[in-house]
Amino acid sequence: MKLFNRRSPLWACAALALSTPAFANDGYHLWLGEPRGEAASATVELAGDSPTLQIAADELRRNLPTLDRPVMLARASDPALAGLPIDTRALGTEGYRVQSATIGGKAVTLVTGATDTAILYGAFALLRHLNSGGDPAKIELASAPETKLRILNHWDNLDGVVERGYSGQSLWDWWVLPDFKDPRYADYARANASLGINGTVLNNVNAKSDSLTAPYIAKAAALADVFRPYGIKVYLSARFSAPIELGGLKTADPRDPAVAAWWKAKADEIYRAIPDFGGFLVKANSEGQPGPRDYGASHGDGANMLAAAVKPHGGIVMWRAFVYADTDPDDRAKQAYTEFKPLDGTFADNVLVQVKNGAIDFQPREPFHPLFGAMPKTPLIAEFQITKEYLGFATHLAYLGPMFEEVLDAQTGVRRGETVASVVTGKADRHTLSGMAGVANIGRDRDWSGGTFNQANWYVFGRLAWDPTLSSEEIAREWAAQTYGNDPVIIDTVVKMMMRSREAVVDYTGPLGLAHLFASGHHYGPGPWVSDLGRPEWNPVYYHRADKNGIGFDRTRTGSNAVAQYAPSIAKRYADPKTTPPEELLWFHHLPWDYKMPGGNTLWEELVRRYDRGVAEVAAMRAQWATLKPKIDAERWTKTDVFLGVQQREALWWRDASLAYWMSLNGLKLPAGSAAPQHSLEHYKQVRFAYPPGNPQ
Ligand code: BDP
Repeated sequence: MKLFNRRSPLWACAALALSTPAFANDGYHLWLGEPRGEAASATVELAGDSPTLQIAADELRRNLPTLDRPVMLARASDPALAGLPIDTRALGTEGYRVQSATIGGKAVTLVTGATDTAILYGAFALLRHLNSGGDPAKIELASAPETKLRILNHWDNLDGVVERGYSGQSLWDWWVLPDFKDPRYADYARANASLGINGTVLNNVNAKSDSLTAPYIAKAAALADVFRPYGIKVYLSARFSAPIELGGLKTADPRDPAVAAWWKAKADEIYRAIPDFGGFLVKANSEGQPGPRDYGASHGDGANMLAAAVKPHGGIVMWRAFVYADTDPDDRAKQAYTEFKPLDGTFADNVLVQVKNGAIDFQPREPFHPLFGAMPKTPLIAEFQITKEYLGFATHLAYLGPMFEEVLDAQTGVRRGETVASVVTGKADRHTLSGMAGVANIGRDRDWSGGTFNQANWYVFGRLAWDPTLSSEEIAREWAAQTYGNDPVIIDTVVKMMMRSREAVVDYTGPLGLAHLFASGHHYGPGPWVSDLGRPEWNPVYYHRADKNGIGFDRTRTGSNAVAQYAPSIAKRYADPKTTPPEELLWFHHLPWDYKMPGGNTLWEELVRRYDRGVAEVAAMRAQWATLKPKIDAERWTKTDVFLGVQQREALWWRDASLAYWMSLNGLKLPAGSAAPQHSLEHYKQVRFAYPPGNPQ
C-alpha cells in the first residue's frame, strides 16, 4: 500500500515536503490508478445482479471517492426508474447515463443503461469524470458509442512472440491455458472496458492454423470466459489454408463446397465452446499469406464463404484490405484500392473490410487511405497501429492521438462534410456494422505497454474508437490527469509534450511526406539507402526516389497517378505541389532539391530545417520532463527520462544518417547553422542490431 494515494490532498503536501514522492508506481494500474483501498468509501447500491454489475459495483467501491450520496446501478428497464425524467432511448445497448436522481425518496447518483455492460461503461465514465478533475457536484454524463466494433488486434504468435510487440512476451500464456487463467487477464479486460473496447483478436494476422485446433479453441474459450463479463468478445485470425493443413483437403478454394463445409463445421465447433465468439479476422494474399487469389477466386469469394460459416451464430468477418502483390508492378500505394474498390457491393452483410489508416503501412504520417469513401456499399473498419513499429518502438515518446485524429478528421471529398470518421462510424452510408481496430501494444511487461506514455496510445485508441470525433488533446488531458494526478502543472507539461511528440518523430524520421525509410526487417532506425531487398517495394529507395536532381514519389498523372484514387476535389489538391500540404508533399510529388517552398526556403533547406526541428523537439521534451521530477513517482519518472535520453540520441542518429545520405546524392551543403552529421555515411550504413524485439525470426 502506498503512503498516500496520488489523488489525495495529502499527496500534494508530500510532494512539496519531499524531493521525490514517497511512493512507488510501476504503472501496472494504468490510467485507472492505484486502488484507493481504505480511502474509498463510496456507498454503491445495486438493483439487480450479474457478474458485470458486480464488477461495476466493486470498481466503484474500490476506487470512487466519497460522494455526498450513494451511487445506484440500475438497468434502464428497472421498475424503480419508471416515471423518472430520464431519457435512455438514444443510448442504444451500450450507451450510459450517469446523473442525480431521486429513487424511492432517496437522492442517488444513478448509473444506468439498457444493458449491464452499458452500466459498467457508465461506472468507468463516472470514475474518469472524477479522476480527471470533473466536478463531483455536477455529475451529468451520457454517451453512446459511435462505432459498433471497438477491437484490439493482437499480433501475438502462439510461441509467445508478439510481432511488432515491444512490451515483452504475449500476455496469453497458451501453454498453461485453459487450466491457469492468469489474474492479469481480468485486469486487461477491466482496462479495455474502462475505454469501451468490446472485442479482441487474440492471435496474429500472420496466423497459424493451430489456433483453430480443438486444444487452442479451448484455450481461447477460457479467455473468452474471463472477458465476457467485461463486455469483450473474442475473435480469431483465421489462416485461409486451414482446410488443407487441418482438414486434409486438397484445396482451400472458397468456391469448393467441401472447403465451405469444413469452415462451417469449424465455426460450429468454435461456437460450441464460445457461444458469443465474435468472428474471424483474415489477412489473405498479402505478404505470403494464403488466400482466395491462390485459386483465382476474389477476396469477396473468400470473405463471403467465411461469413456464411459464422452467420448462423451471429458472427462477422473482418477481411483486411492490406494487400500488395509481388506480381503487380504498380505503385504499392494503389494496390489495395485497385483490388477492393471493384468488389464494393459484393460482400455479404456480415463482412467488414478492414482498411489501414494509410495506403502503405502505418508510417509516422500517411495521407488517409483512398478506400475511405470509395466503398459506400461496404462497412469499412479502420485499422490503426497502436504499437509503434515505425515510430521508435516502445522507447520513443510519440502520442498517436493527433495522428489518429488527423486521419479521422480528413475529408474524403466524396460528399460535403464526409470524413473518414463518418465512414468509419457507418453514418456516411447508414451501415449498421462499423468499427475501429487497433494493433495492440500490450505485452507481459509490468506496465503492459513498455512505458507509461505508450499506455496513452492504448487509451486514445479506445476513446476514439468509442467516439472518433473526440479531440486528441482533450483525451491527452484526461489521460494525464488520471495517470499522473490532477496537478495542473503536470497536466499542462505532459500534454504539451504529448501533443508535439508525433510531429517530432515525423520530423526526424521522414519530414515533408517522405515514408518508409526504415532499416530492413525490424524497422528500427534509418535505412534510406537500402536497395537490396527481394521486392522493389520493400526498399526505401522505392519510396523516396532521390537522386542528384530531386526527391519524392510522383503520384500525379506524370507518375503513378495514385492521386486519381481520391475523390476529384482531393485529387485536384494533391495533383499540384502548390496545393499539397507541405506535410504530404513528397508523398505525392517528385521535386527538384531547389524547389521553392512556401516561406521561401528551398526544398533542401526546408528538409534540413525539419530534421533539426525534430531533434530540438526531443531535447525540449526531455527538459520539460525534467521539471516534473519532484512531482512524479521515481519509478515512472526515471523510465521515461531514460527513454527520452535514448530518443534524443536516436533522433540525432536518424537526422545525421539521413542527411549524410541525402548529401551523398545531391552534393549540397547544409544551410548555415545546421551541424554536420557526426559520422560518415558508411558508419551509419553499418549499424546492426542483434535480436531487436517484435521481429519474429
Ligand atoms: C506490417 C508489419 C508486418 C505485418 C503487416 C500486416 O511490418 O509485421 O504483418 O504490416 O499488417 O506493418 O499484416
